[in-house]
Formats: sequence, structure tokens, C-alpha cells
Amino acid sequence: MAHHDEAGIGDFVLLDQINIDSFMENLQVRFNAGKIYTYIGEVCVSVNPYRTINIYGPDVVNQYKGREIFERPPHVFAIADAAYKAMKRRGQDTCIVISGESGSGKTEASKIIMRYIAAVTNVSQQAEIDRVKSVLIQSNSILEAFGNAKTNRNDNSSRFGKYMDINFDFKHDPVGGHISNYLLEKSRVVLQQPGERNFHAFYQLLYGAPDAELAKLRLVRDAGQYYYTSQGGNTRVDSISDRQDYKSVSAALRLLGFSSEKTDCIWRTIAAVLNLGNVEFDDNGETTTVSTPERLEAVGALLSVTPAELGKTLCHRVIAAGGEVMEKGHTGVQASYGRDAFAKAIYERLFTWIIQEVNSAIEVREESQRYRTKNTVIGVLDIYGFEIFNNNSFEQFCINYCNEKLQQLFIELVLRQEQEEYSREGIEWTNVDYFNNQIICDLVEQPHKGIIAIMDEACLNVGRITDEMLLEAMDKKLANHRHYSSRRLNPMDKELRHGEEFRIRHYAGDVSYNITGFLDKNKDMLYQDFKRLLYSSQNETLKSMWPEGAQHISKTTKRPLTAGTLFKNSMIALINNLASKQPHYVRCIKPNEEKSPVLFDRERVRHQVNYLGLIENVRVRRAGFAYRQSYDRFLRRYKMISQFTWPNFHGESDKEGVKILIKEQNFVDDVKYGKTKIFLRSPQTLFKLEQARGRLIPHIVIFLQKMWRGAL
Ligand code: AD9
Ligand code: MG
Repeated sequence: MAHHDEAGIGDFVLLDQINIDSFMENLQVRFNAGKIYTYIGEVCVSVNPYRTINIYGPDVVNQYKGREIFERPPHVFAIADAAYKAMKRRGQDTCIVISGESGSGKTEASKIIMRYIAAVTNVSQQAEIDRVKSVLIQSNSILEAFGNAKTNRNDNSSRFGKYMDINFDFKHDPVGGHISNYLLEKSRVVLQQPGERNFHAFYQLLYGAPDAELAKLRLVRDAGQYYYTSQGGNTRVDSISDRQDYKSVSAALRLLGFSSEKTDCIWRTIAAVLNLGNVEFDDNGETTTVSTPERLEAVGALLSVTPAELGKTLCHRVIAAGGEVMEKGHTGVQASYGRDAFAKAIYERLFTWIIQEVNSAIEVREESQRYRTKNTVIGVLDIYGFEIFNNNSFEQFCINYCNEKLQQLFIELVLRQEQEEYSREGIEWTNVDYFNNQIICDLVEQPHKGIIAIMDEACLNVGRITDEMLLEAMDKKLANHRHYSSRRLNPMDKELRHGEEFRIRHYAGDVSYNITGFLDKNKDMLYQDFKRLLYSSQNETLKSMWPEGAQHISKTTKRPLTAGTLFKNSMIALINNLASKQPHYVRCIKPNEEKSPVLFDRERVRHQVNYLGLIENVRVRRAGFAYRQSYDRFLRRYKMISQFTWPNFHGESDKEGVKILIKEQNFVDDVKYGKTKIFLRSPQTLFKLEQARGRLIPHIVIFLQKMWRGAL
């Protein structure tokens, strides 16, 4: 059923011909007409419009509320509603997985989905549920302030991964939630590429806080004055009002119940990091000292530690060897390195702590728990998208690996299992070929052989291992891998600019990574001294973020897991969690690199359509079936529709009964009979069956009442 009243076709499955050209044609016609959403069955393809479209208001919400997907023009609201309905009707946990490259519209989509769920729930307007809803929505501005930044791909790029569970009570109203965060790109705190910025929060404070507040925080209103906020060149972004955002974040912090001490601690910590970035050292070849004492004093005051202690910690470290405790002075280079590691760690701890605080504001309260029969959740995943920069490092490696994992999940659930079920059920089927990126996931994560394992091995090595030696080890072990190459392996390769680059052929394109810094970032080490220093802080909130600072110096600590392994483990846990829920997909596409609302860059879009596997998705879906159910359950639900099966079917098997019922209803052309299940091609058929059932229910109630009274 094509919607002819609108531009193009609303579901790619209904295209006359399935090939990349017709797909592109339809996508572009729709984009030009302002129709940014198109379905592939129940998968929603979304093209970033780069402009405000008036399609998210209450009137539109009402059009989608409680409707079936195919009843209304394509919209991400319908996906949210489908997830909500599945939860409501079948008590099933669902999740919405939003994927696409950096700047394609994932974070916006996730917020639109959350607002939709808030808009359709709590019709009885309970105060507690209203509180939960506004907390869930307001938490976004806090998380974006501290976890998003302007990059060269996106003015509001997520630099952390976010998975949010929304919990529902037995009345299907949201009663709480939980946020899990994944690897924050903390290197940004101390280092930004030309054209990029640090996390928004720094600029919000500098450009938004009142004069008196800034003075108290030892700051001046100019991000250009601070090393940690000025490396990108431009401290302002046209599309962003840091001043306005500071107000929204402050309001959100209040709404979430952050006390004034806690809010104070947040901004003091941000101010401390800014000042810390301007601390410099003097290395006379013998000893290293701080050459900017007034800065040191400011940082000490902001972190509530003495400047003397802080200075000592920046310039020395304490080591325990053979039962003896000694002090060892840093070189100037070591001191600068330590300072940056300290700044990154402070910020990362702060971020994790903020998420914990947000979680305690939204966690399911006792009262609502009591009446709950079953815990049902809708999970929304919004993570950093695939990205390629001029210089790609450990962070891009992790981000792009994460996107490989999500693509793998999509392949697994949408392409592979679907086709396997058809063959298991003996349904006639022409296999659809697709590129399976498992091989790239293996390249990264395989025990002993994968890149993460090779990195860990290098980090464990007690000798002095350099990044170059790591690259050599990788070259040796991965020389024959189809998706790996390096300058050494392919000396003629012009794409690899330096000897220190290696390249991964990702599902979404080739990315060259610069090995410099990989070992350091994987080890993710911070001198114990800094932990002890912050544990000694007079600021209780700050102190609580550093519990391990309590540990005595002489105690040898177990080597913690590396950043790469921690990330890998968290990805595997995430994928398992998503796979245990009924998934819904939003596939986001970036129409151009210029953030233009009118430009449809055919080459860029075609590339995304290809690597996302959307054509294969259409093929599998088109030949496939929208709905399937085992014969016994199907019969139990619909047997009242036919006099042959109601109240009981006495034929040979449930399958037999289902066949009679389908024939009577004239749906023969739309179904196939598998070994244990019936398959319905179009969702409309199911809808009609449900309608027929709905019409009969009142009659059946009367029938049953008569029967009980002995009238029949
Ligand atoms: V990243 O992987 O976090 O770098 P996202 O999250 O995919 O990326 P985001 O949602 O931040 O991209 O979208 C980028 C920008 O596109 C937004 O800041 C908006 O300016 C614009 N955008 C995205 N979706 C919409 C929309 N539905 N309507 C209007 C949009 N503008
Ligand atoms: Mg984002």
C-alpha cells in the first residue's frame, strides 16, 4: 500500500525494483520534499534534515499514539510507539537501537523518542510520574554539557556512549530509569584538533556564569586564555549559545535535586581543570618546579588542597621499593605529562559521578516498586557514530569498533537469524547475500590474536615497549588479515601517510590510525600520588570521587584492566543486553558534510546506504514475512473467528485448523505454512485478524455467560 499522497514511497519494500539506484531515487525525492523518514518494514531510515521541521508537536503525537506502524506516514514516533506497544501488550522488554555515522542525527532521534514516550504516558497525571518524566528529559542537557563537544563532524558530537533504560510500572507509566555510559573521550580535556573544542561545559561556565561567580572560580571570561580550551582556534560555535546552555544546565541540575554544594563542586572542578592547564614547569636539569605559582594557588584553592601538597604531587612521585618509601623527582616532560593525566582523570571521575547522581535521581523508588508485577523496560541506545578524522587515535579505534559491534548485531538479528528461520521452517527462500563484518570484530577483539589482545600483551611487558614496537608486533601477527594493513606491510600504499600508521578496513570505510599514544591510552595510568592528594581534599564531594586514595602507599595494587579490555568487555555486555530485548531500529543517514538542509550528496549517501546494508535489509524483508506465530498460539488467539474452529477445533492438528481459518478469511495469498509456524507477509493481515477478533469479543462474552447460566 503505497502512500500516493506523499512524495516517493513510504516503505522501501514497496519499490518496484530493489536496487541501489531506485533506493537512492526514492530517498532523495523524499528528502527534497521534507520527508525525512522512510521505512524498511519496521526499520526506520532517517535522513538528518539539518533544519527545524514542524513534525514533533502534540497534534502529530496524537496521530501516532496507539496506532499501527503502517497506518500513518513514516515517523520515528511510530518506532517509539511500536516499542511501547510491544512492552504494553506482551510485557516484553524492548530496545531502540539508533545507529549511523557521526552527525547523522542519533542523539536528536533519541531525544525525540524520549519526548514521545513522555507525551503518551501518565494520562492520570500522577505527580511522581511527572517528576520522573521531566527528570529523564532534563538529564539530557546535563549529559550533553559534560559529554558532548564540537568536532569537525558535528557541532554537538557525543563523546561518550549512552544506553538508557526506562522502567515502566504495571500501568505502563515510566517510574524510573538508569543510564549506562561507555568510554568518555577524555583525551579531549587536554588536547583538541584544529577546529574542535573541549567539552561544552568549559565554555558554558566561561561564557555563562555571572561575573562574581567567575571571580570566585579564579577565571576570566575568555576561553582563549586557557590552554585546555583554546587549541582548536575558535572558542565559539555559531550554532551554540554557551550562555543560554549554562542557564539550562543550571536549571536541570536544580530540577534533578543536585544540592548547591554538589553543583558548586561541579563548577569548581571545571574551573580547577581550566587553571591546571595553565600550570607550567621549570626544569633546570636537576629539579623541576612549578613556574606559575599563582595558578598553582588557584588550583589548590579550587580543589581544596594545599598548594604546597599540590605542587609536590605535580613535581614528584612517591615510590615504594623493597619496603622503603622514596621520593622521586619528575623531569619537566614527566611533570607536564602527569598534569595532563591528572586533568583527564579529574574530569572523567566528575563525569562518572554526575551520571551516578543522575541515576539516583531517576532510580525506581520503593513506592512504585511495590505495586509492580513485572519489571518492563524500554532501552534507548545512543552512542558515538563511526568517524574518520585527519588524525585518528585510540579513541576513534574504540568508537569505530563499537560501531562494528552494532552493525554485527543488526546483521545477526535482521539478516542472519531471519533467513535461518525460513530455512529451518522449510519456507522456500532465495538467500540474500550480505557482507558479514564479524571478521572485523574478530580482528579487534579475538583473544590472543586480536588488536586489543596484542596491545594488552605489550602493556603487560615490563621492559620498555614503545608504540613502534607495538605496531611491529601487530604487523607480525596480522600480516595476513584481509582487513588490516600498514606502511610496513604495504610500502607503496599512499593512503598511509606515516610509518606509524596502521589501517583497518571497516565496514563503513577505511580508517588509518596513528599508533602514537596507543600504549599510553590503553594503560591509562595515573600516579597514585594524585589519588591520595584528592582523597585528602577538604571538599567532601570531591573526596568521595577518589575512594582508592585511602590506600596506603606501601600496598602493592593489582594491575587494573586496560582501557581497551574494559571497553571490549562493556561492549560485549551491551550487545548481550540488547540481544535479550526485542529490538527496534533507527538507521540514521547524514545527507552532506556541510550541515546543509538542501544538499543531498549522492555519493556520501550512497556510501552509507551500502555499508549500512539497507538494500540487503529491503531484500530480506521483501521476500520475508512481517509476522510469525506457532500454530497453537495462533489458533488459540483467533479461533473464535471461524465456526470451524470455535469453540474447539477437532481436526488433526493445530496447523490444519489454522489453514481452514485462513482460507475462510481469504488470506491464503498472504501466508506461508512452515513446519511449526504460520508466516504472514503483510502486517495488514494481522491487523484485520485482530479487528475481526475485536468485533467478536463482546458476542463471545455473552455466549460464555449464557453457557455458564446453563442456557445453552
Ligand atoms: V555523533 O555520532 O554523537 O557525533 P549524532 O548524534 O548522530 O552524531 P546529532 O543527533 O547530534 O548527530 O545531530 C547533529 C545535528 O544535526 C544536530 O545538532 C541538529 O542540528 C541536526 N539534526 C539532527 N537530527 C535532526 C532533526 N530530526 N531535526 C532537525 C536535526 N535537526
Ligand atoms: Mg550523538
